[in-house]
Amino acid sequence: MERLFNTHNIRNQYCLDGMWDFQTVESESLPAEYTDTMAVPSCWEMDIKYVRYKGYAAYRKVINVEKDGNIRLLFKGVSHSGTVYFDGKRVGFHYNAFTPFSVVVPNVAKGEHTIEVVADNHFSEKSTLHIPNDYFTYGGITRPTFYEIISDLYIERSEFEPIFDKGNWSANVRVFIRNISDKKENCQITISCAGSQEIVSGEISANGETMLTATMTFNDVKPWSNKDPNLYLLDCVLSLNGEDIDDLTDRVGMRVVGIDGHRVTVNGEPIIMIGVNRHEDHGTTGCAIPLQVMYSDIALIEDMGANAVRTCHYPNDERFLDLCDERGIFVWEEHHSRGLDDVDITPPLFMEQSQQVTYEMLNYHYNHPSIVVWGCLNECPSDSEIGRPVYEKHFEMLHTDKSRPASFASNRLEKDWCLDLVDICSFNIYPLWYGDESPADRMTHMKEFLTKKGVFHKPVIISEFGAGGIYNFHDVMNVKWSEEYQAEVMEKSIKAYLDAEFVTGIFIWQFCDTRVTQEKWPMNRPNSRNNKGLVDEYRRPKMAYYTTKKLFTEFGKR
Ligand code: ADA
Repeated sequence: MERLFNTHNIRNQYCLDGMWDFQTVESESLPAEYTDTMAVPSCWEMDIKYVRYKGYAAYRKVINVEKDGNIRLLFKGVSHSGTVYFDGKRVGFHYNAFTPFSVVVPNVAKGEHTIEVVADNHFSEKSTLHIPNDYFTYGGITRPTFYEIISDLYIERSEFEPIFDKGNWSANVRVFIRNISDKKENCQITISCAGSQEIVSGEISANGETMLTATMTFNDVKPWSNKDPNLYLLDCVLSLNGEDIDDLTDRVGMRVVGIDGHRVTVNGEPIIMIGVNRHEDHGTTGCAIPLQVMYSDIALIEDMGANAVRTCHYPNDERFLDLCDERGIFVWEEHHSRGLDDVDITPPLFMEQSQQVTYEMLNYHYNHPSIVVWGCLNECPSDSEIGRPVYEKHFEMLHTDKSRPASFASNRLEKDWCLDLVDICSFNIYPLWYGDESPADRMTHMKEFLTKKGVFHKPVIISEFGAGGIYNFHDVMNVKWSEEYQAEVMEKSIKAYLDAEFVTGIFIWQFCDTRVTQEKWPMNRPNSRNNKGLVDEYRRPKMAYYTTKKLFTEFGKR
């Protein structure tokens, strides 16, 4: 299932999830034969035979196409890169596990055809974002996959920018249409949403993408808020010479995000986000999280009284974002990069790869009302001459979306050079874990250095805080790694951060325990896991879960 609602009534879309032929290979070239099968979506490390496999692996699926036409292959996530073949011919390549991509194969005849994908999860100089890290890079086709039959003109995506003015809702809508033929065409788009309809026409240039725009006004619509998350379908139908040839439905909410002093506002109301950082990882499925687990994760998050999630450190599966839209969970979504240093960000390939994921995140997740903050470059060198232009470039990109604030999670604190670029200053701090200072003292210190830097007027998010706690390890002395100590840190931290008047959000590190890469990380990560989860990798709650639940629930009642 691509989304939690139906995306097409006209376009034929077929889901390719199921069993595919599978074969490990030496390079991105196709194998002579396939000797195994693999579930799609899944991570191959979850098959005991491939548990330590790093490298290339080929997948094959034969499809039976019902009618002549153009085929669009849609991959919601291949980790960490995928080379795509159609009938043995290389037709596309995509780097980065966490954003969708598509490949169009024109003029395919009715009948049997073969789709093959060579996924690659090995670390090399060709991969600047997937590197040995404090979370695992799995291999495989890890999110759902589809093929579609499309006409020469089709709708790639839409953007819905809600506007609230003098008590009335309206929206700027932008529809992006692709034309894969050599002929420019005049077409019409009918846009329907919340009882309103607009029809726009325009010339669509040959072999390219053209944007058509409309302004819509609405009567009697209900805004989206975290307490009452009203959603509306945005239907776009593309017509050529009077015939409806393609369509795309997305889902939107009427809400505007702003900043007022130390607060992020939603529809003018100041908000305080109390939430968790969540990696897409699970003990039995790796990063290929099924909808059922997304759903039960949200249930746990709600049970704790949390109202927010940070999708550290990459764009999430859209079905999870759909759930957040439906349940009224505020989301900080960020592009993919964590803990890179000057050397890591110097290769030109880094800029290419990190800008690409930023671009794809902004384009494909724009319409989610739950996303209220864009983020980038977690704990990268925001205190160096090499880092500064990298931050500038990414903030220029994030600020092309004028409808949301942007931030990054800094661990440079008073040494940071980039706080002038952000709408919200965000800090990852670990008092009582990586240092002895108390959380309350850390907040006093933060206020002082923000004032000195002249940015104290901005809102602050504590984007990470937490402590390691190994599930079921108890100790009367509350030693580090015990559940008792983790719960104690949570108690002291949550209180201190929520007491600071300049804080508009706090995100606990982290929701669940996560596997770390075997390279570099296991030595200070017992069980080869980052154990700072409130629940373990199978979602069994630790003591800190209940402490958080008590404090978040009390806060929610204030
Ligand atoms: C950092 C980082 C996280 C995680 C955390 C920790 O702040 O952003 O990805 O590594 O530290 O557990 O130390």
